[in-house]
Parts: sequence; C-alpha cells; structure tokens
Amino acid sequence: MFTRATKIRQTLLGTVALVVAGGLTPALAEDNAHGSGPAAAYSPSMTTLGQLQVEVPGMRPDDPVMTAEEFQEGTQIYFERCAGCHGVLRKGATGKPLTTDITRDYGFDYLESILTYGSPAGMPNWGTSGELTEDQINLMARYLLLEPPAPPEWGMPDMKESWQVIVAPKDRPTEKMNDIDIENLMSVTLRDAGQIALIDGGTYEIRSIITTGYAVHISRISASGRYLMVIGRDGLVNMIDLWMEEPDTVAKIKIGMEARSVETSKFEGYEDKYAVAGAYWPPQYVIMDGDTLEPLKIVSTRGNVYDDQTYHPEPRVASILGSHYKPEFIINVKETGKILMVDYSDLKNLKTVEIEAERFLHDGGLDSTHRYFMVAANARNKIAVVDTKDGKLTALIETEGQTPHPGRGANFVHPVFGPVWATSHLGDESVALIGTDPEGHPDQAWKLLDSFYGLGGGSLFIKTHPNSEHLYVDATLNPDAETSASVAVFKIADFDDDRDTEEEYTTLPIGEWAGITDGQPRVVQPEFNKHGTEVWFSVWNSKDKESAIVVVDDKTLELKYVIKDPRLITPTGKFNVLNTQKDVY
Ligand code: DHE
Repeated sequence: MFTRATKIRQTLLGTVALVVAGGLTPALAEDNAHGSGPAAAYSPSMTTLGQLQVEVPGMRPDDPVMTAEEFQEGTQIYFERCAGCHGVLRKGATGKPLTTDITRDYGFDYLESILTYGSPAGMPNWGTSGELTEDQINLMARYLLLEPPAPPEWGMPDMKESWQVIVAPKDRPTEKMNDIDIENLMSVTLRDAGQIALIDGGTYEIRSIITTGYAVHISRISASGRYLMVIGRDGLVNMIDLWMEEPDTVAKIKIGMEARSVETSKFEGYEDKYAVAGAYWPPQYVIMDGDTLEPLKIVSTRGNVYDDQTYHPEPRVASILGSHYKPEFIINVKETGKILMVDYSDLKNLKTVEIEAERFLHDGGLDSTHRYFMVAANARNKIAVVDTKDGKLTALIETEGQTPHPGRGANFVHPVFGPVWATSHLGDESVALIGTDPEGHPDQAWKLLDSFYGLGGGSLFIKTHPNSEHLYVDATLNPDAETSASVAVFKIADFDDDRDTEEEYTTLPIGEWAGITDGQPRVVQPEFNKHGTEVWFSVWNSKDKESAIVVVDDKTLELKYVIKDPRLITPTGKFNVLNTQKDVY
C-alpha cells in the first residue's frame, strides 16, 4: 500500500479490453489504433442473440453469394461484436446505422477496408487487431450487404411457457429456516459459470452456489429482504428464497432474449408485491408477481428519441430502480433517452410519466435521501437527475469526464460541500462530485463541484458507506495490469474545495494481496458488508484460472481475508443483502 498525490494525467486510450462472447473478458488484446479505450470496448455483446438459428434472406440479383453456414456465422459475429453499437436491426445506436441502403452505397471494398482498419470515429480495427481473420472480414463485408435477420419477439406466450414456480408460495417456509445472517449475505455473480455464490459476510463461508442465467449479470433484493432476484444476460430471472434451510430458486422465468436489469417494488404497502425486469431484446420491460414471477404486464419501449423525435426500433432497457417515494419503477430507456416513471399501483390502467433526459442512459442510483435518482447518459458524459417525488427532471449535469460509469454511485458528506454523489469514469481517470442537497446547500445542488484524478481510467465502480470515512474507486478496465488490479482510496475528511488541486489517495494492491500468480486478474466492484466496516473486491480472472475475493478492513485499509475456492469462477458483482435492499451506497 502506498500514498501519493498524482498530478500527472495518465492518458488511457490505447489498449482494448477484448469483447468476447458474453461481453468483456479480463484478457487484453494488443494495442489497438482507435475506438479502443475501455469505454469503446464496454459495449453490449448480444451473445444470446448470437446463438439464434437464422435463414439467409431473399437475395437480390446483385447480392454477394453467401451460404447458409456463412450467414449463420456472420449473424453470430454481428450480434456478439457489432450489435451493441450498431443495433440488433442495424439501425444505429452509438454506432452508425448499417442498413442495406447505406451499406450498398458503401460497397464491398469500403466495408472490407473499414472492418480491417477501423475509423477515427470509433470503429475498432477488427482486422489489424487480429480479432477477426481475413476470411471473417471478407464474410462480414458480404454479410453487411444483405438484409439483416430480425430476431424473434418474446411475448406473453413465450414468457408463460418459460415460467416455472418450483416451490409454490403455500409450500414455502413461514419463518426463516436457517442460521444465516441474511442481512450480511453477499450474492456474488459468478459470471462465466452462470451461477451466483451466496457468501456469509461474517464467516466468509460459501453457503450455496445456485445455477442462474447465462453470463449472469446482477442481483437485487426484495423490499422485505427475503427474496433475491438474479438476472442472466439470456433474460432468465431466478427468484431465490433466502428463508429456506438451503436458499434456492423458487421461481424462474425468461423475460427476453437479451437482458441486463431486474428490480422489485419498494414503496410502502407494495413490499415484495412486484418484480420488474428490462430487456435489451426485445426492447421491453415486464412487471411480474413478486411471489411467483408470473408475468403480468409487458410494455414495449420502442418509440421516438426524446430530442429529434425520430423513431427508434430497439431502445434497450438499462437500469431500473424501485422508487421509495411512490409506487413507481424508474425505468431508463437507453437510446431514446427517456426515463419512465411507471406507476404500478394499477396495472390495468398503467400510468407512466415519460421524462425527457438524455440519450444513452445506462447505470445509476439514488442520493442519500432516496428522493433523487442520478443516472449516467454515458456516451453523452452527463448525469441526469430525476426528482422521484415530483416526477420531474431536476438537472442534467456535464461531468467533465469521459463516459461516466457510477454503478449506483457513492453518497457521502463532503467536508465543505455537504452531501454529494460521486461517479468515476470509463474513458478517463476523473472522479466527479455532484451536490445533492438543495435544501441545506442550495448553491451547490446539482452542480459539478469537483473533479479530481483517481488511479486511472477504465473505472467501473465507486463505493462508500454511511459508516465509512473512505471513498473507493476501481480501475478495472485500465490497460495497465498493475493499475487494473489496484484500487484508489480517498479519505473523505481530507477533501477540499479547490478545484485546481488534486486529492490524495492511497493505492491498495488488491490483486497482489489475492496472491494469484496465473493470469491477469482485474479488480472490480467494491461492496461493503452490512456494518460498513469491510469492503469486498472481486479479483476477476478468466474462467479457467483462479479468482478470489479480497476483504479489506475499512478502518485500517489492511487486508483482512482472501476468499478462494475452486467454485469461485469469474466473480464480478457482489450484492450485500441489506445495502441492496435499502439502497445504501
Ligand atoms: Fe453491467 C449494472 C449493462 C458489462 C457488472 N450493467 C449494469 C446495469 C446495466 C448494465 C444496464 C444497471 C442495472 C440496474 O441497475 O438495473 N453491463 C451492461 C452492459 O450493457 C455491458 C456494458 C456489456 C454487456 O454486454 O453486458 C455490461 N457489467 C458488465 C461487465 O462486463 C461487468 C463488469 C461484469 C459482469 O459481471 O458482467 C458488469 N453491471 C455489472 C455490475 C452491475 C452492473 C456489478 C451492478 C452494479 C451495482 O452496484 O448495482
């Protein structure tokens, strides 16, 4: 561990984290010309769609020749590597549209060249980086000249068919049947195993390993703290009963073909009543019964972009949050830039407030009072703030950094500015502080109050806890191995109000503490235990190599424990039950 005040701005761009089947892998590719910073690499990979069986579309006389096998391969490559930016239907998202009216104008030679060498606008150099072979580039240039296949929809009959109640509510325990301190349980994503590990926050013992969806993504907890909801990228939601002798899945359902978010109703009187999950494909969200996951209401998010009001055929559902102020789900629709406040008190006469925010909404969380929701419009370098009490956009704030990625963000009381919310960034090393106290600190509210350097770019998550005096910032996708395996810790009491000076931080060599010698593991996502006394970090290696969880004492910043187990395959997100249930971050 060492302390330093860095004044040198490390530029980060230059190396790419490979986007492979299922999303990101900790492995790094060779230096890449452009479009290659972590922010560019952190694009969705539609791996479930990549496995679809498709047919070659009707050909026109001048279309390039393509066999069924080639078209299948092209579709898989397209969904896994290209759809995240260019859209499933090729109508464009953060990347340009690639519909055939455009690609046929470009022609085969141009497509082959841009696929090989990339472009300064952000297209990766798939050929020269070695990620696609010459034959694959040739195939993709032909593929793009043909009409795209449209993946199937996933409506009520499909959902109902996939829906299983494994233990009916009447057969579930009426009281907690185990000795687990549920509030201090950690649900740990074992990403490439398609499982979660339930780890005891007091003893560090793995209490259960539960099979979930493919490339499992996040866990959320019901308002009562009893049911854990887990979603896989294949849209499979598992509902796990933590009261059972051995916690296990009691219901499951597939809500789409590609999904990332799940949440539960948190408003008083509606505790555990509903669950909701959002899909990337088809673009929709579904409200489910909170006891059984029975699908009750599916709502499409297709519609017009908030500003130019053009139609978008596939706006993905990004983060979802259960409001504490109203019986509402806050649903963030990425490409149209709309935040939907969906009133679940009357599903038959569903009322939705549609807030114009900003394009490319991604992740976010509540402020410390739980009244304001802060979400990153990441490709626009902005944070949108919504007042969940009044149902209105409060502010749109430029973070002055590149690609904010807060996770749920970090709330703390700054010694000068009062209550603030913080985000780190994927595209550079900056940490931004935004004032969140319009009553006590009206001059500072909803303003960027400070921006200082963390350890390095490629940060995914930032975290603190009301009982902690520290702010932790990871640098998971930083191209430098040592940086990506370390974490910066700021002492909150030492923060000043001078925007021109940097803030001191301590570097914790978490990867080194894990003592893993094989591979190049990255350190990701600080998460506190229920007391706010320990911080857990995932040391995320590739799936055939050893990974670990490192537990740090928050007071002393010293290593407390290393959890290792052959079953801990690719641990990434960790979700403490109490902190997730109560939105403490
Ligand atoms: Fe995530 C949250 C989408 C890749 C770990 N991620 C989210 C949320 C979204 C999202 C929309 C917010 C959910 C919510 O609050 O309701 N994630 C995406 C992607 O589209 C992306 C970029 C690429 C993909 O194809 O999926 C992606 N995410 C990753 C990873 O590679 C990470 C680092 C490792 C993993 O397990 O997959 C990862 N994402 C996480 C975690 C959270 C998350 C741990 C929840 C943070 C929290 O504190 O709540």
